[in-house]
Amino acid sequence: MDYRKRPGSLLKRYPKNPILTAADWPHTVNAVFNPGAVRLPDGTTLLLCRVEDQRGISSLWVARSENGIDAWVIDPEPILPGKLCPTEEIWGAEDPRIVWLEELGKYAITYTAYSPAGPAVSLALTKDFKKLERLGVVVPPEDKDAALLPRRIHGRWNVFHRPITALGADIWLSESPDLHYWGKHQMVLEAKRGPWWDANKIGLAPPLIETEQGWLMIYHGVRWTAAGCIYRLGLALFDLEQPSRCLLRGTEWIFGPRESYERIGDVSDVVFSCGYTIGDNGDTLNLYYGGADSYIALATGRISEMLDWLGKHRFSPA
Ligand code: BMA
Repeated sequence: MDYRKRPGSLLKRYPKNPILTAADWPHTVNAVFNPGAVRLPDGTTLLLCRVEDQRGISSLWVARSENGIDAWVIDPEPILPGKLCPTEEIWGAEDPRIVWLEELGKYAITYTAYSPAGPAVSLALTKDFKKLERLGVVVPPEDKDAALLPRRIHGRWNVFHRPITALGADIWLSESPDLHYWGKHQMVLEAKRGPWWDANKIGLAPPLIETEQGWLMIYHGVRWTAAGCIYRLGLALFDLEQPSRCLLRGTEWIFGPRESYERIGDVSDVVFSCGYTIGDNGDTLNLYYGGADSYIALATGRISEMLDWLGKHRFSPA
């Protein structure tokens, strides 16, 4: 009997996980993980995969599949950092999140630009995942785990991100009139303290999901233990018109490392998601995630069930 298996999970793993690994790459690489994801207008699933080479430097590669599960076609070159690598990502590009900006007719890619100054959040726009328009660093080091909201709210763009401050690693929101100048920074979700699954360090997982009840956020929480860290996923809900306002936060995590491809790898006990696609019914969530900083895996759930769960498992501070 597998004592770790429990019923009733909100996210069901694809039985043939992992769906992409280093062995799928056309040349030798160390690990393939933490992809951004988007469904293109023709129905193709595009993953922007973080590929770590054997120097330790990550770059972002496009992989496409008709069914979002297998038969991936991988571009011959990375899209980022690319040949003309700016100094702020001299140590690579990591953990991309992709959002379609209807107003601009472009995809926004927020990613971690890594350099000796530390990890920073950078923004690039693209229409076709071939050519990029780099807008550069959005928020300076040390900051990561960022995604835009897909549309302006009261005239402003919004970006969720995770700076390291004197308080710790919490989720913040910043606003911009033009995607270049960012301000009105405010903390919107605080890491807990003590033994909680989401104590000390939290961060956005994939971009937020717009629902009638609010912006549904999947976030990661890091539990520190004597044996190392455990990266898990939980849920929160933010106000549609005032996205700095957290309406609900789940008490428990909903998805954590269980299978060998999540428990054993370069960094053990990690599930880390940067992207999803939504099925034609508007409710099925295909969550792509990195397992143990080594593999790409897929789990599927329903947005409606997640909202329902959140209403029944709300955290209220003691
Ligand atoms: C975070 C990010 C992720 C990584 C995770 C676990 O800080 O750097 O890329 O998956 O740590 O190592």
